[in-house]
Amino acid sequence: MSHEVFSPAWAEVFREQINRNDEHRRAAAGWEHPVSLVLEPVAGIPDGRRLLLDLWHGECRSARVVDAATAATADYVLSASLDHWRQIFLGTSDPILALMQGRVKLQKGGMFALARSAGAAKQLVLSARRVPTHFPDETVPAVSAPLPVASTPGPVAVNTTRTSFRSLEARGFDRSSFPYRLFQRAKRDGVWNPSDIDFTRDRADWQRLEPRQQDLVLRLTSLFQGGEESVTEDILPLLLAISREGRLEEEMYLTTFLFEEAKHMEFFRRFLDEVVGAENLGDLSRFESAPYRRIICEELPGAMRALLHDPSPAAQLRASATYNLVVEGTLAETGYRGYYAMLESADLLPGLRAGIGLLKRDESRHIAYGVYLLERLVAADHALWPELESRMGDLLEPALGVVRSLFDPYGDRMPFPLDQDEFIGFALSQFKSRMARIERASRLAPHELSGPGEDEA
Ligand code: MN3
Ligand code: FE
Repeated sequence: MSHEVFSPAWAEVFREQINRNDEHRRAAAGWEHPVSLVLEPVAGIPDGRRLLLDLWHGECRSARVVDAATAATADYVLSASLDHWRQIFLGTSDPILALMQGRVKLQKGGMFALARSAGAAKQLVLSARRVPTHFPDETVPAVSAPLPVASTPGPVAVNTTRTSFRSLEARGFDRSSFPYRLFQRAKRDGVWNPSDIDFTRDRADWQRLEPRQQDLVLRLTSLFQGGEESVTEDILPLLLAISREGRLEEEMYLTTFLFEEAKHMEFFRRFLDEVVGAENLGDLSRFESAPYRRIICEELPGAMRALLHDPSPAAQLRASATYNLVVEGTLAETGYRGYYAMLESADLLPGLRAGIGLLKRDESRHIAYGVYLLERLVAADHALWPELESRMGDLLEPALGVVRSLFDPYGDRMPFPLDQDEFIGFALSQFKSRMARIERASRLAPHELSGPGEDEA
């Protein structure tokens, strides 16, 4: 027998399902906050509905339908429309993605703490999916999650003879195209040399840091270093796929992309050698958390290297979503921004700071290209948009896990002050605006794409 969503009977079965979910018990072991889920007003339910969950160390001690004043007493209040709750409870929408895109609104509570508990939130939703549910309007039939778009990798055709020269044709390059403009921008501001950075003061600063501070700097630097090595190596299959499609302007831009990733890798190694000292590093793999390894060592090379045998648009989309939106757009951009701000407010390690400042500028061009590529792909085939959403749904939780694993070793005593909610807020707003751009493109024809604005090129 099914129960109407957000009704007292539904709430009771939901509570039972939460308490039967061992994964939730594990993932939420440290959680001790009541949470309110709010159904926004909808035809037939003018006041909406509110569910108050008393969640305590992995257990749901009570689940009650309450009034607005009582719901507001919870530490976290999450609201969404009936359609968005339906998509979440039926499994067509990922809860973390919905939160990041603003379809589920956080009306009360810190986004950082919530993002840290992404695994528990996911389990909560899985528990809700086990409740036989019907919806007050019931006009939309219950459907399960869409099947992933199957890609059919055939042998990649290789043309072994050149038939013409694009750069000799009358039309020449498409100078107004976004990739061409991005190439110009990369040449203008992308020529900094990692070998020119002066680490003299960094060496003195490093000696004065407390062991906990050294630990955090070394942790961040080595994780970024590993990430830079991965992106250097794993961009090649994308370059090849783009080149094979004859997209000369994009290929021109991508040569700077690869060059820059190699410089980033060189830069951090200089810091490790010349400031920390190779003899003081120890085994740096001690800093790699499970979510870091999942994203950097599995998802990234997996999605990029798949292009070697399957360069289809769907595979390019998965590759760029992983590389540009998650590794660069969520982890690197936010991480470098936080790292830079941390060193700046403490006025420490000016050489490291200078390099990170230059590297951030390079990354913003990389991400701009990725957004352009994703817009181009979804404008050419609108069916790819749900594919992008599902890819992001898979990756966001481990991506947030990477962030969590940076802070966990220090408990409540971060070696440097860092505003965690500001940190995660920035990542969310960047992610949201990029996804909104790409979603807009998924409703346009290719020729209607305007490309990112001049400020982004
Ligand atoms: Mn880089
Ligand atoms: Fe990059």
